[in-house]
Amino acid sequence: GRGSRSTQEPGVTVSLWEWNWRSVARECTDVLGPAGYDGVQVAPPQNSLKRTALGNGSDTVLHPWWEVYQAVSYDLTSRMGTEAQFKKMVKTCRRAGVKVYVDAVINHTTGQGSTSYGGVDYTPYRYDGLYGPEDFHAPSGECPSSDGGIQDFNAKAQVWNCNLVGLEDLRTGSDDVQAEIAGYLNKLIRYGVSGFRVDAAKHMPPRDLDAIYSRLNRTKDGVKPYWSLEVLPGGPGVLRPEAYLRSGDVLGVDGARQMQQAFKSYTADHTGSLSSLEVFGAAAGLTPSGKTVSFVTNHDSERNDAGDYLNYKDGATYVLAHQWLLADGYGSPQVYSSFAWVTKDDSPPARADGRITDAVCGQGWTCVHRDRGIVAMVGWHDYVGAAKRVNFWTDDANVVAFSKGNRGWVALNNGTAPKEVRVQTGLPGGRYCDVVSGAEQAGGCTGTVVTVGSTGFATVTVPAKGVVAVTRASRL
Ligand code: ARE
Ligand code: CA
Repeated sequence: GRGSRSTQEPGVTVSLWEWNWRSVARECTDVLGPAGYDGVQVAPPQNSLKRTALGNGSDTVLHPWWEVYQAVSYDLTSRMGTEAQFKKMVKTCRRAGVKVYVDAVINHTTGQGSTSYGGVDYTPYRYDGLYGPEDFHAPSGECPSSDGGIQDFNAKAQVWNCNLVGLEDLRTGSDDVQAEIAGYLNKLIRYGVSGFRVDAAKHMPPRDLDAIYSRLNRTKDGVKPYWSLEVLPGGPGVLRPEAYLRSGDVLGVDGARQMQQAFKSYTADHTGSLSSLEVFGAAAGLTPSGKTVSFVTNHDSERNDAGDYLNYKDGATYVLAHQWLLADGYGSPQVYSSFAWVTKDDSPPARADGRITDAVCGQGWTCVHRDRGIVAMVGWHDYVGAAKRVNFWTDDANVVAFSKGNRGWVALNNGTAPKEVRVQTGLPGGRYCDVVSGAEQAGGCTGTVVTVGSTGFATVTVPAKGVVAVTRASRL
């Protein structure tokens, strides 16, 4: 186990996935810090595959987003910038009060090509000065499948030791490999990084993850790094997310799916039924709140062919789902904000050579994390803290309302028409400023005023696809 007492759970984070380092730095200073985001998760910063030619047929994107998941070396020249820019970004973000979390690709190296963004050339299983064939499972005869790849996702020996979609699988149980990986992660820690999303963690046995983690230094926050494991649901026993909870937190993919089901559903008209989320979190079969990074979607699920997850194309519903997650408070909520895409492989806005250009909101970048309704709920989430959910009310369709202890009250409407509700807020009588539609200004409120009577009841109109939220501190 990783000794959870010495680590630090993140508060609300945002995944600025594939934003370049310059833009992340600027965003930390201008937006994330002031908005109260606790941290930012960034895309894999290590040197990676740089494709030089298109393949056959349907291969039409020279620099697909997934190049960055094919590690070539642990130098930090990447599509997102140089090592110097990375270092500067971390420094800038920390100065703005925003911690940096890194997507760590440590289970494998690349599975194709011979050239990289960092200028390092390689051939299969040979990375000069880093790894040779003896550092990989397949060439060492340790992958029990006919072609060296994972054919059976339910067989632990394959899932752990064979190549995931052809990506060369590292012998993470070996001392040499662990030393290289820990060296990489400790470099990031030295630069000020606070923790990691461990990519493809399901493809490493917990004991290997534990061994690597035990080699990691304390972060600049004075604690061991945050360690969240990408262990997707599915598979038996030792391959399930629950089997990894001793080793770290896990990514809450099932929760994201339940949110899609409630907000949008599969019905032809996608009416949804927000009231279905009255039971959410551990009570709904999800991993424990304190062990989970929760989110509406991520870079994989937003591209899900079956449409099992919400994404930015869902517009107001997508924003509302983020607001609901922040209101409910399950897990460590992570807002997902990246680039607009048409086909699954699409590159983020980039130069012809694949280097990602500065993020400009509305010009290829969605900037959902800047949405003022989401920013307001980041503040609300932090203010109510761990207070218990009480006074739950629902119309049994698309409107829910609840209090968090006596710290705050919120109502959310996933319907397409405004809805008037009369509910118990759990707050002392008085006039409160809705933090979503407005803010306090010179003793007044620029948005909706919620009037709470002496018994705690209020009559409130909740806008279509909207939220009304107040706290004790927003009392006028
Ligand atoms: C690309 C090409 C491939 C090519 C390969 C190597 O698409 O055709 O063979 O390169 O040359 C991402 C992309 C991949 C891409 C890869 C490398 O999604 O398409 O391959 O980058 O560039 C499983 C894993 C889980 C993984 C998901 C996608 O368990 O770890 O599949 N997610 C992470 C990242 C991905 C990333 C990788 C891992 C690789 O988030 O973005 O791939 O670094 C059930 C199972 C799960 C399974 C899931 C989906 O739930 O239980 O184990 O997840 O289904 O299949
Ligand atoms: Ca592996």
